[in-house]
Amino acid sequence: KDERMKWWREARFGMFIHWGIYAQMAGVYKGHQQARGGAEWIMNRMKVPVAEYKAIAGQFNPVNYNADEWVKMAKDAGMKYIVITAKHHDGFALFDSKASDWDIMDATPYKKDLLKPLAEACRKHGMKLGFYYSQAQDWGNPGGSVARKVMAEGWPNPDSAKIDAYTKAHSGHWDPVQETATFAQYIDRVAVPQVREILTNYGDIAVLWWDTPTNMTDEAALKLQEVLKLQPHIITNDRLKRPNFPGDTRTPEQKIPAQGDGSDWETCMTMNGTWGYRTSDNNWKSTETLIRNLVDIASKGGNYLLNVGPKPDGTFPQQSIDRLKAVGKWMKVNSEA
Ligand code: FUL
Repeated sequence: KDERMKWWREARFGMFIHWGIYAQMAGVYKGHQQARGGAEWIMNRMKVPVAEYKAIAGQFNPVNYNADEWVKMAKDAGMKYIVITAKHHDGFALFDSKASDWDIMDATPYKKDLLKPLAEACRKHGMKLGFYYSQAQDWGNPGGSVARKVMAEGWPNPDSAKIDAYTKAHSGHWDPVQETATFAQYIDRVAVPQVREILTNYGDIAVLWWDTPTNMTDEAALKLQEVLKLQPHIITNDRLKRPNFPGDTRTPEQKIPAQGDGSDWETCMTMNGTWGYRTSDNNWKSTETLIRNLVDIASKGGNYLLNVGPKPDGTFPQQSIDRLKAVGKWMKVNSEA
């Protein structure tokens, strides 16, 4: 394990990327602002019917996406690895998946695998690449699990009480189509084949970042763990299923532990308040705060996985670009000193 963890322990700083159809909505549905949670949760928080959400993918066309620029920005900031949402909870695959039509090829006008160019750019620039994969929650492929969130306070939907009652009776699901397969079928038809795809078609994959364990079964976790053998050096986090599948790394979210404990841990954090892109979130942390966090985390033996939520056109928000540049400048000065 020490040999496998070596690069990760030395890395200290990585880039998290949350990107998907939710970027197109940017925190707004039918003219209403999403009240709570990250913008990547909009489908669940505002109970967007599956067909309606899938129709929004028809507008997702990131023509300005340039993977080489992304990787250069990460590298210039001093980051050593990138973890991108291959599939988030909405179930949308950013890659060419044969296991589902709910992917970049079949559901969007863009029709080009988004992970391929990223994998190539990472290889070119010596950047490690990891995939985030939402293994249990899947709101778009039938049978996926759903974390139950009430919507009543979300927005002035006259049906909110009815919808909340429905989700309560249907273990979080809000659309009948979500229950047209069992969880076990979803695991066999979508999750297992897709994890096989992302661990087969993109060269060396450094990290599999599971998220979240919602309603996972031991049976499903064992099947998914088996697929990891395709990448013998891969590092995994502790979110496959709790508590029997601890993985390699702990994942404190949006917080920095008071002290290190000798374990391998990674604080993931947003630059503003949301993982997915949201126009109305201007709660940006200062560069000084980001640098202090990095120093604090590194001094305690952890890694800092700092998030960027790209815009629907494929570019980073200017505020993120500015901060990455400023952190990079500081890194440069302090490594030459
Ligand atoms: C959470 C997810 O539910 C969020 O959307 C985000 O991906 C974060 C890193 O993990 O638990």
